[in-house]
Amino acid sequence: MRDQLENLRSGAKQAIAATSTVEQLQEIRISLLGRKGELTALMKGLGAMDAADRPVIGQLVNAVRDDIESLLSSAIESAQEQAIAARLQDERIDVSLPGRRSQKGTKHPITLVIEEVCAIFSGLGFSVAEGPEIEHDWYNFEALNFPPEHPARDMQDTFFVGNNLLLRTHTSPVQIRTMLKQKPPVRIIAPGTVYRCDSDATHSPMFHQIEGLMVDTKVTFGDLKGVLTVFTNQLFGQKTGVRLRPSYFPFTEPSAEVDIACVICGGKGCRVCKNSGWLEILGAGMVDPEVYRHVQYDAEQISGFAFGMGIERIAMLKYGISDMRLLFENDVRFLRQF
Ligand code: 2NM
Repeated sequence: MRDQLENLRSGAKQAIAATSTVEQLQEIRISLLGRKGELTALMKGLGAMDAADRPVIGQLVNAVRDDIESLLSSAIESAQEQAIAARLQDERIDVSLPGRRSQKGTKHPITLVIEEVCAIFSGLGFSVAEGPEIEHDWYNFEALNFPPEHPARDMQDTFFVGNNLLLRTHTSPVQIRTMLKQKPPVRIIAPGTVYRCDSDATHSPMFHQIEGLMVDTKVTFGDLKGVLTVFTNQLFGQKTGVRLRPSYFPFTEPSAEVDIACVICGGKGCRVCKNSGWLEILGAGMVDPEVYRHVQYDAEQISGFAFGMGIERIAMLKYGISDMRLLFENDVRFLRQF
């Protein structure tokens, strides 16, 4: 028995010394000290032994078990340390390597045009105003002198979203809200998203507008011409020709359409200007007294002009974009060019 125990001890020592992984060491522990292990098997022989020998052998069993146990513990501990050291070596990070730069995004051409137009009008003393995209019928139509049966009110053009609520079809409600809050002088520019129930190759149901409003004592049609000429010259270049044609809007009287000389052909006539030499880029006019009545301005004391433009069209002309749909597809290969 004594020899068997000593053999077991020296065999265990060798086996442990020859093993380096935690898993294998755990297996050795089970095969030696486990319930069906070799030492346990030897202990079962104790009962058949002389009563006088039993305590001595019992002590030896305990000593051998403690010995193996402590060898295993320290072997497992150093195997774990080695595993950690190997992992640290494996997953080592060279902190001196240059980082991978994340690609910077670019501004959308619509954003670029809005920023540039706002900057030009800031220089002329206008401040930027904003308002909700879901509007009341009153701010979007009624206050702007759209008669109840006006065709632009038709279901075909307007997205209604509830009782007298709609997606604004222009940013003019921002001007109405501003005039209700603020007495003249008013000089604002209102950029934003607008919606019309219209969708084909040249119309998107969601698009962008910038409208402007200037109200003060003695604002004239000459001021309108002057401000909008300065604007088109700054946006498209000093030598760009400008002309006004009579037009009609419910909220202005008189009204005009503003054209610039074609930026593609310089006025000679081409596909973009449909051979006219001119491009329509703005609607404008003197604010109708009926609008002032709705916001409780005294039309006898003040006067003003307003204007509006579609951003998509200006972006296409300015950057030579031939298809409006490119502005909405968000293909980064397109967007990165601006
Ligand atoms: C346009 C053309 C002409 C306009 C008028 C107003 C308001 F609220 F003052 F009456 N806001 N915007 C206006 C005038 C808009 O867009 C083509």
